[in-house]
Amino acid sequence: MPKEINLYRFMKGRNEDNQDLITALEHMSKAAIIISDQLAGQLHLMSPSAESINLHGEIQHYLDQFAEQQFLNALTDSDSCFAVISEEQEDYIQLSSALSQRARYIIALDPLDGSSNIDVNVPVGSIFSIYDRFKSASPNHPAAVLQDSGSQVAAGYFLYGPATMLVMALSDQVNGFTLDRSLHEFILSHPDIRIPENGSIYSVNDGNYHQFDRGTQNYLRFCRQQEEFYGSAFTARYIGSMVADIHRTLFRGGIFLYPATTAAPSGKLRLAYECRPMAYIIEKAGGLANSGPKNILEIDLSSPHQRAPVVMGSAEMVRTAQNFLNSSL
Ligand code: AHM
Ligand code: MG
Repeated sequence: MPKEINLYRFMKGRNEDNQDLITALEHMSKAAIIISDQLAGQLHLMSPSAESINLHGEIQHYLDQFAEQQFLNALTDSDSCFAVISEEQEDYIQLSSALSQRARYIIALDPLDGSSNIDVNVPVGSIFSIYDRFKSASPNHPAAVLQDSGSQVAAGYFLYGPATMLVMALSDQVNGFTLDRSLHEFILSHPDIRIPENGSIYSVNDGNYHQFDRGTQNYLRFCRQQEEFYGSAFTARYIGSMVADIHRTLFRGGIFLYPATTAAPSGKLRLAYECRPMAYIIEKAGGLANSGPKNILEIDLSSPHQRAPVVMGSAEMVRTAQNFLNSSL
């Protein structure tokens, strides 16, 4: 039987001269294993009483803070990370180890996305983008590094589902790793993931339908009327946990939308640690990711917690959706 390829071996094979990136990812994966263990063993603690309110005025679960702390500890220990922007903190966090001052990477992180569903035991995830600050003209200023997405060099998510997975886009390829709990290691399980060019699953919070603009409403009607006009129905799937919804979209094909609403005119999802990393993954896998008429990766980040409406998934479906959406621009 061929020897299994763990994350370290995989990274060594691809990025021999980039030990810092290997170290950062190794440390993040260790944090994810701790979070995965905690999630698996703590269902009795996942009640609403474990909640408080975060800086966005949203409900924060104690596991949000737990997950953030694991990543911050791991990244501080790694000495490979200069700063972090996290969903749970107002401003950039400068890491404090002596070597961090010279470290190359800035990480945008949603430590535990989808946590508002955690009490009903649905899959949740951690989302991240990795930026090389030395690709920017102002490497000492995290806000400047993240302003345009050109210095993003990798992105990924950990999905805490029945199995824990890491899906990571790096060097023009997307690869999936599954946690082997007996080894405490992520093993390459889904090499070179390609999103299907077309699909028939659409994923959106349909309860917001009457708050969407006309173009989005027209596109959703087109999705609902597939059987009537084209003979074969689409399927609607929405978990409400972005990592799980994107993961299905990536593997099965389909389209994921979180449009602007009248209540949230910029949409709900955050550009730095939700939209951009997922867009980076989807695009490296051969799909498309838009926000309004633009590619998500072309949108500048003017504030760390900026939001953006998103449409992403199989290229053919996104192109069709975009034709409907453009009609209301
Ligand atoms: P969170 O970062 O507070 O967990 O919110 C993000 C989540 C995403 O995982 C998901 O796609 C979206 O919120 C669902 O929002 P809604 O319940 O409005 O459909
Ligand atoms: Mg989130």
